[in-house]
Amino acid sequence: MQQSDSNQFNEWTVDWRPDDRAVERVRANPFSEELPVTPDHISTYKEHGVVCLPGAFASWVEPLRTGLDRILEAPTSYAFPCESTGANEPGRFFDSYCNWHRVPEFLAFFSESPAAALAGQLMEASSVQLFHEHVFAKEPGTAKATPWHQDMPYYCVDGPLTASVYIALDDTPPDVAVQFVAGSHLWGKLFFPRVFAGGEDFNVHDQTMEPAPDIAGNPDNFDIVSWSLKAGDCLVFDYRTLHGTTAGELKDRRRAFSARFLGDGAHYLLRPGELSPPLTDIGLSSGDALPEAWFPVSWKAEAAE
Ligand SMILES: O=C(O)CCC(=O)C(=O)O
Repeated sequence: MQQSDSNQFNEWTVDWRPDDRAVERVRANPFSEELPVTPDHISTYKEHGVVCLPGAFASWVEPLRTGLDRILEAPTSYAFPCESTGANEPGRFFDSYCNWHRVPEFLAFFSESPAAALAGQLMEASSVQLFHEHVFAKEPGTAKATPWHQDMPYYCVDGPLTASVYIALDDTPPDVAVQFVAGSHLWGKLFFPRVFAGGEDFNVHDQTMEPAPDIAGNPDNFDIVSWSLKAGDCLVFDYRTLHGTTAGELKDRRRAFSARFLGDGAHYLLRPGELSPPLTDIGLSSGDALPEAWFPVSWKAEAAE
């Protein structure tokens, strides 16, 4: 996520912009097959800001692993690679994002999978735009927490309807899986983004934000929800829902693919400070709609046709 100074990879990116052909492929199929989303899923999503759909993307596990392997093999050939484990820390915590157009398996996922439809149904949106994808890999032996954070404060966007479709690519026990504070998306608060490598707050001069509560230190004070995940299970969560992990040591590899979507009312927002993706110089002003040439409409509700 936030780039650390400690690693040459974290200074690096290739062009994050999708080309026209990739965008067209995603736009061409706005009514893809849908998953069986129930009223219960929708109300849980609204109330808790997170919902689990076991097995929803089981058939996408192998292709998404292959795509992630491409990035792990040559991180600097991809956009925004980031290493968050220091030289003296065990294991590896790697992430990278904005590569969906560059990785064939990811492009196939956004063109053919029901991910955008799932996000649209849960958000009760009339249409869905693809913001980006984000991959995470924690290797065996890693004992590093993902700091508790919301995603929205990192982003150069704002809007009432948001959804990350987070797909486990390995079986993950609940003690090392991502956990969520149920209902925190409704608190009406934004918390300073945090560096993944060290956990420290940044952009602390942003007057719209405050420090996150100490969830790791006082877990019993919060309504924390987590799941034992099988590869292919998915968690859909709002960009404002607080989430993070313990620093429990990983016995096995733990990879994940997160597809970020936006619903009606989404717009560009140039927050002060460092942004993620750092799209600060793309000719947009705060309040502008996100250009469909870069952020394709990926699903439309039948009624909105
Ligand atoms: O997998 C993780 O540890 C972090 C995931 C996350 O923060 C996200 O998808 O927004």
